[in-house]
Amino acid sequence: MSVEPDRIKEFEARIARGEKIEPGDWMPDEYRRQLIRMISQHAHSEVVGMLPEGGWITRAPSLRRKMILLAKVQDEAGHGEYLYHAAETLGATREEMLEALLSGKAKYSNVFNYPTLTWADVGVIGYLVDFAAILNQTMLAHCSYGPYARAMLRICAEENFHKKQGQDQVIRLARGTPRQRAMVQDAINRWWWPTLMMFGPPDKDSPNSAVLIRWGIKTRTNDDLRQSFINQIVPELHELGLSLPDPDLHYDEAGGNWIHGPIDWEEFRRVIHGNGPCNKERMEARQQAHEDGRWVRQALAAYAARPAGGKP
Ligand code: FAQ
Repeated sequence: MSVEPDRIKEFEARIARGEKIEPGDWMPDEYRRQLIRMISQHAHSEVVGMLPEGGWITRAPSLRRKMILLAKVQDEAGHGEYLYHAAETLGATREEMLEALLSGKAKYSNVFNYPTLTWADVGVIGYLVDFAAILNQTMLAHCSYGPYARAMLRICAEENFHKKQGQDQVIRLARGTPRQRAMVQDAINRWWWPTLMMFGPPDKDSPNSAVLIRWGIKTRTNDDLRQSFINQIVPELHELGLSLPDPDLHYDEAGGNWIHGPIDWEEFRRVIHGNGPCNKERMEARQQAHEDGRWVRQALAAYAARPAGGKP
């Protein structure tokens, strides 16, 4: 393998100066590979992430909630679009990325492989899952690769609205009838652990973090972001009289952190390797959507290939 120490030195100096790396710039192959891996998985997560909540659009409890949910799910499609474009600037093609998703080769966020059993799940996804996504993405908005950082700025603005609408629903349900309260508590109990897993494995088991941090793609570790999430969300949920399904959760005065109990990393591994409660259903839905859209892609390809000035 040819090593180009001077180029790497200059590349790292640019990152250290806070410059953005842009698509035409020289970059190490490993930087490109890591970004394609991460951005494409992120894009897949946005697109698969439309499914758990999308099923509730026709069952929303009011016209206002239906409009909000429609807008949110549509935003996630747009986020997938920005992110696929960002990955394309690195040389990945849309076809390759979609093939990797649809064949089950590519990963996407663990959290979207769980069922949405009641309407309260929609509120809890907005409040917890979107908040977790925001913390991670606010970090990525400062990442060293220009197109990814800029996509994150736009996405975070929309995710903030997603979180607020989720928080609003959780507050409403927590202050509602005993049945509504029980429903939202049950949803929190089911989504809590998958949301903590979203930040990725513990730092000691995170093979990609070191290189991502070295090249300014990630600037905080998985555990660090997970801790920030817990510290912010636990007091908010307690304030609403809601509890977390973790008997070991406690506040450490000395460190100023809420300390969580053990996370079931075996469950995480099962889910990200295709064996979670809804992986099969999610993949089938995406494969069906891809088939349903085939005629649109063919029509667009025929239009693009028409002779100059000719009719499609
Ligand atoms: N799920 O070495 P690390 C959203 C994999 S968007 C599945 O620590 P890294 C919006 C990882 O890929 C949510 N797999 O990895 C929304 C790696 O496997 P690989 C998605 C996971 O990259 C809200 C292996 O484990 N956000 O929610 C997960 O340093 C509501 C070892 O892990 C992003 O993708 C996981 N949670 O850190 C939409 C943000 N965690 O690839 C709809 C961008 C780890 O080597 C509704 N990504 N793995 O085979 C990232 O920030 C990072 O990639 C992490 C993982 C933090 C996810």
